Amino acid sequence: MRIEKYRIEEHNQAGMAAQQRAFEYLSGEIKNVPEILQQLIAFQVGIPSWALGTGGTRFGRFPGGGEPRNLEEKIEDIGLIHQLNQSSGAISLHIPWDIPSNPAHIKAMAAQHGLRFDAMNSNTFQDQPGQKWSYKFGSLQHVNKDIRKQAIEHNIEVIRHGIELGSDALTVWLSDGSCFPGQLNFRHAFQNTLEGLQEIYAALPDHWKIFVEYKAAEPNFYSTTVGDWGQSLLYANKLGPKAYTLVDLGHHLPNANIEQIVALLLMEGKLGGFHFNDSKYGDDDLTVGSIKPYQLFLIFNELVEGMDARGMNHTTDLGWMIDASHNVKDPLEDLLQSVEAIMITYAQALLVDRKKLLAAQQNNDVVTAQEILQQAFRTDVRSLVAAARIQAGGALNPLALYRAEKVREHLIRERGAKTMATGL
Ligand code: PSV
Ligand code: MN
Ligand code: MN
Repeated sequence: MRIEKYRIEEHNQAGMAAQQRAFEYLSGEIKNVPEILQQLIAFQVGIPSWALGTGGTRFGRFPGGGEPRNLEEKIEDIGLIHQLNQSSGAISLHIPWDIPSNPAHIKAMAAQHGLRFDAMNSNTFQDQPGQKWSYKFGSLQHVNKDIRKQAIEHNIEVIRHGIELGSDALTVWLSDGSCFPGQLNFRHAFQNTLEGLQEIYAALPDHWKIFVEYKAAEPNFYSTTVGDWGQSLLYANKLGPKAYTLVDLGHHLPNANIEQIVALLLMEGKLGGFHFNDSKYGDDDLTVGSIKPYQLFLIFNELVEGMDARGMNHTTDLGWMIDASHNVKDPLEDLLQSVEAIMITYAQALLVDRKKLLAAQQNNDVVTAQEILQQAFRTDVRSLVAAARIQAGGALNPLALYRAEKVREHLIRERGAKTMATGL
């Protein structure tokens, strides 16, 4: 479904006086408002095709109804989010869940919704019906060459689908690892994985990138073959200039200093992709900014600092994506909340007075350095983010309009109450 344009305008009109008041106040408090507005308008976050349905745990799943039944409906859902917030202009597909039967049609449909195809994702963590070899003991790391070959060929097939759709990156997240001490020869597992990634790398078109995503644990609980940023960076460095590390916020051991990781990867020119979510315990995949908003701010602060230091384009030089799962919320509402949290935090990071911060650091003025960061973090930038969104044609309050338009009810009527989207 699409929301009529006039409904967005009416909604915006109704809240405009309060928005203007807040925006004018904030504009008096901060510098560079027009420039920040442009940066906010340009910033786009990819939505994964697997986050549109109700997620689950191994204990159960409670689908809410109206979930997309195919790739077309997934594109429609993301198109709707993007229509409301104008900041979700990309979709990330997972193969084989999203094999496009008619790529030209899918490409045209995405373009109609203002969406481009973000990184493609391969899947060697599940066995598919009819698949010859099992990934029970890993894929690219496997002791059996045939199984490694099957996984390599799958990744190359994913690249082929991506080429047809106009994507320009492949994300490889491997669940490879071991469950018990002694199960795996770490060196062999690493070497096998590297050789597999090298073959996949060789199949990348010139302008493509490959993102090597790391994860500390799960589904393997003793070791993971791409377990942390050090291992991912090793692979990326050995592979070559088209290979990058991908940071997923939920993939670290507790209390890891993610902002420092991000700073150093950017310094090395090896940060390529980024998955947003939040967590309290592990890879919880919760709504962005729902648990540790200050950590998210500190990470964004390093992202902005590090990208500016390298002259990188905030929007195009990193693959930004949400990688979240929703057990008890309407997935579309959760995604709207996540994108809003990202935009707010990005705006706050843009407010940091970098000259003053550097001076404080040079003088070992710890208190001032902290004050500068917290000044930005404690600024209520919601009216700034809303102003950017309205300028881009979006809704003043996407979530409120989504509810007022009874989108979920429409989707349930259209698709049924018992639909189940493919995903994690
Ligand atoms: C599994 O942890 C995971 O969430 C990874 O973060 C990947 O990005 C995603 O699944 C899709 O494969
Ligand atoms: Mn991820
Ligand atoms: Mn994950």
